[in-house]
Amino acid sequence: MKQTWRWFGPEDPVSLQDIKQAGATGIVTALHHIPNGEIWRVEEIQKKKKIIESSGLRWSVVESIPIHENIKTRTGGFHKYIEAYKISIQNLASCGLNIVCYNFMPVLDWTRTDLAYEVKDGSRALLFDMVAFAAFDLYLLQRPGSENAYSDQENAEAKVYIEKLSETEKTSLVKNIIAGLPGAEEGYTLKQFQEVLNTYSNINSQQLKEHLVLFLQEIIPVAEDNGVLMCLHPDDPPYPILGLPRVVSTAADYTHIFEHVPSRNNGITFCTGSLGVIAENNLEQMIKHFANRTHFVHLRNIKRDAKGNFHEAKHLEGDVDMYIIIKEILKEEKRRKQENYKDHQIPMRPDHGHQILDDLDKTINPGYSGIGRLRGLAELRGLTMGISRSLGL
Ligand code: DNO
Repeated sequence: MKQTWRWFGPEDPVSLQDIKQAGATGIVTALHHIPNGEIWRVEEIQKKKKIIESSGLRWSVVESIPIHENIKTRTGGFHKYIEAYKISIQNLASCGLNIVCYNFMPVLDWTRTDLAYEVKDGSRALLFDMVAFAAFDLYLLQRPGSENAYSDQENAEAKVYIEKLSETEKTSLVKNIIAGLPGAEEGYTLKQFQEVLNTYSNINSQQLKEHLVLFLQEIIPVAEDNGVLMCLHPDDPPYPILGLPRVVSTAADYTHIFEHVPSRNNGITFCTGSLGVIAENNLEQMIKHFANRTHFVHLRNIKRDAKGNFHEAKHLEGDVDMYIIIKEILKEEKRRKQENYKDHQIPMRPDHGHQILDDLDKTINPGYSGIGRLRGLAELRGLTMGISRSLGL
């Protein structure tokens, strides 16, 4: 696997030099300063590329070109945004960038309720807590319809929860959920947020699925012509929230998408952390089944419970069997090598990381600490080497 690392640009507290010392060789980044929906121009792509290359690293994966909400809802000038998306793909290809990660989650990119949840050893992790989320929905957002969205027990627990929160804690719960986590191109105020949610009031998952397929039918041929591998990231969390439809959460979802748009350029970002939150997702079967379409891997672990709560675990702990996943990826790389693929190595990045050691006193991008991810990468690298040697690779 090609060891890569997500970098948010020159303002990222983790520098390119730090990343080199962590042992990664590839960078995963985006043109975060370009507003969602606008064309990524060649000059802007080249500028970013130059910064990365001048420190001896390579820009391996684009994560993400965000998808404008109007494309997801197929409203307003969505055709214009699809055209812009196609041009951005072409421009990236002309600069030698040929792996593009994206997601199709309505309104919010990834969602957590606590960004500094203390785990047993004193390090801090990201947490999605269903009761906190329900409390936000019912009492802070006061979304119409939220009163019917939760079980009696969740409603009762949410009430107790909100009553105990101070004003500051309420503000930070709101901020954690709607202000935009790292990599999310959108952030909202409560009022704007409800307005955007309303744009989905007539869109169910069947329709959103259709919108995704219609979008892919337009952009995948462009990706194909330009040698670009598109990698669809799963929903995070992989179940419906806030009454919004979710269409990229399970093996059945991906199968539907691939049946409708069969090109291999229509691929997956295999995110073990997102997919692993649903106990019914059999990750071993999924990685085996979708191996040929796996163009990018996010290696991350989670500890989940039956209620839908989860927090991020250390990379080799938690509910995801990292050994099995890495073994299957290495087998796929071997197959690609034997079949003379142009580039048989699959880029992976240690996704998220706890705040540990000096991270705890620093301002970090939540989930994207320096030392926590370094620990993750080091563990994953060791595991990879061990499996690789034992397979005689
Ligand atoms: C979170 C990330 C997501 C991911 C996008 C892909 O840490 O995995 O923001 O980049 O959903 O488009």
